[in-house]
Amino acid sequence: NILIIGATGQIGSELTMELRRRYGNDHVVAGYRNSKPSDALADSGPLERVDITNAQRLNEIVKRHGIDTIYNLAALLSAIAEDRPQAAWHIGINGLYNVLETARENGCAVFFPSSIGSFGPSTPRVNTPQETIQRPTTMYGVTKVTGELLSDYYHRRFGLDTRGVRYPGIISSVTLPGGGTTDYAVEIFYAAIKHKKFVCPLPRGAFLDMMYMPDALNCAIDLMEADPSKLIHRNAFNVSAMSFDPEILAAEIKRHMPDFEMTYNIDPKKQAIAASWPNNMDDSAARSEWGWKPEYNFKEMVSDMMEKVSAKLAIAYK
Ligand code: VAH
Repeated sequence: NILIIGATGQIGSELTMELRRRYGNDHVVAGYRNSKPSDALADSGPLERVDITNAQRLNEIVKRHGIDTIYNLAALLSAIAEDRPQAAWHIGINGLYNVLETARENGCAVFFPSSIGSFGPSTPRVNTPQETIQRPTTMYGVTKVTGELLSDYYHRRFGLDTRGVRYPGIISSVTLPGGGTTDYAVEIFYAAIKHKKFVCPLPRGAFLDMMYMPDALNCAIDLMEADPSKLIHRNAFNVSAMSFDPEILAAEIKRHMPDFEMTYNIDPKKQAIAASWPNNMDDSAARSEWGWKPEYNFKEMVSDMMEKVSAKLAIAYK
């Protein structure tokens, strides 16, 4: 059975539904902390209140449900983590430590999502290698590098089956992001459909890796299902599907909606975080070791987002 921690988060809420579709509702336990789960989540399978910083409770839940795989999607995203660095460390690392210890005692495999945020200003920005310098300047990045090292240690030292990917910004029409630096790439679609205009917090030239949510879900599940004997790396694989800056995204939206206008009102905090991250990662290791291949490219993502967000808001744009 599978436990998802952070099942009401941006990735967690859609990953839970996808795992239930693939493995059966009763085999996927949705672990959430504060936010009330959606009806879809609550009505489709088992729920548990999980405080990742409570090791004893985590152990009890893993034993009660016969968990053999833990997807740990509990984290504060980059921008909000800069406002609350102590909480970001507590959830991100003390929480991960509890997950790894619980997994070690119960023989569970662990999925840990790292991020482009695990890189810093001294990391090569273009075609960022799988193995390269990682000196992030944000607390979010510190928790992600630490998490990668801790997860690899548990694999090497205790034989734990830990695996992870360095996610780029994730774009979805289903869930809204919360407190990330890449959130603009989701917010722009809602603003375009509702108001035909968007005020962008990141500047022209802020290139960031991005990925459409359906690819992000396949990515996590395909990695966890991969043949372990083929894995040279573990925590964590560079994975990406596209890289663009606000200018390129706005121009592509304009192709669908000619009267769409974007202006800028730079958020210095988000600008500084984005500037410390690479432009695009080399994800050849993931492609060769476990067959990673995104299905959505930039134009397909934009077109699908325009359609899905327009339908969701019941506002036509064509
Ligand atoms: C954030 N969306 O912006 C997350 C992610 C790569 C970006 O880590 O913090």
